Amino acid sequence: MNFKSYLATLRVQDQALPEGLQELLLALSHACSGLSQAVAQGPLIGLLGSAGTGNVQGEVQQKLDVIANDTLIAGLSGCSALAGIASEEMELPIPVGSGEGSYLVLFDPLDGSSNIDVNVSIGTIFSILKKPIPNAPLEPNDFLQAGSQQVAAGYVVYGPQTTLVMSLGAGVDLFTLDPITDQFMLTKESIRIPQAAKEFAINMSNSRHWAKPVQRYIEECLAGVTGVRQKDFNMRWIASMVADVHRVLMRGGVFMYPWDQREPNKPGKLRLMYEANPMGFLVEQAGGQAIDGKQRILEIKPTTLHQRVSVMLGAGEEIERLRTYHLA
Ligand code: AHM
Ligand code: MG
Repeated sequence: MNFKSYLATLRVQDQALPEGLQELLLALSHACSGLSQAVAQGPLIGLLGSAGTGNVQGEVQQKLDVIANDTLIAGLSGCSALAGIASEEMELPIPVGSGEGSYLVLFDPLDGSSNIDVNVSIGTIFSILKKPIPNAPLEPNDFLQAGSQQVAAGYVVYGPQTTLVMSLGAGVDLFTLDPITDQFMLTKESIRIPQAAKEFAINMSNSRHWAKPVQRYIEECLAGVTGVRQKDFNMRWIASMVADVHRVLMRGGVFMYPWDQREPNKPGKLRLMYEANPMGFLVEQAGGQAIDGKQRILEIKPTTLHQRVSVMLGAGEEIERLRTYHLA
């Protein structure tokens, strides 16, 4: 089944999807399939390397960060149901049309920027919210809603295949882009994350800076079969959140980017609204958990668009253990 038919037939709590939301998700998928082609061409069309500019987070922008942002905005700007867009690459949200549509989109247009130039999987992460007051001009604060309010969330990984993973609050389904027909096809339904895990993903080079509960958890994993966990763990770290979380959704495990002492006033590296919230939504919909250490990520009430958060997500039993260690 192609993505358009899926959207037309999907029922969420016995309701068909509003046409405006279908139109919005279809436009988003088209923009991402266009981006997928650009990513695949890479150096052939001069896409690699730095753009020579910085974003609001003080990060150097790659050419593809800027192109991905522009492509998504152009692809969504004709959606009448959409009121506004917020992005990792823009300080402030922008209105779409009159700004009076029903939905808001937030995205990380190109996640895993450090992997662009080395031909490793990268992706686009998106979150969709309802605009609190439809038919009123767009206000920047309209975006500051807890992740539990998301209407839809998902990501596209540009890897060996281009894969779209999405949830509208009724489970998580996966679509594979057919590059011949340029259609996303449904290839996996109702993804589940096993409660137990033997694989973790964390940037180990930061271990000396982590808080004690995270150090304890990882030390116990590393102790393996003769340690308190009485089993061996495997480690993977791609350094693209989309690809690491995709692996967790496909075969289980945990992914962490915790707070660390290098910048103690920063809650974490990853951004709440367009990285942690959409991934947390997907993980919970697949039966896993997503916390900042103590609290469910989806319950955090945001105060600023680009705020950061400590992230631990994946297999329920492992995240419960991490929560216990943080509360001890
Ligand atoms: P980005 O959105 O600028 O690409 O940054 C987020 C990325 C995540 O995809 C990934 O988990 C993390 O940063 C990698 O960080 P590190 O450089 O510490 O490995
Ligand atoms: Mg990112």
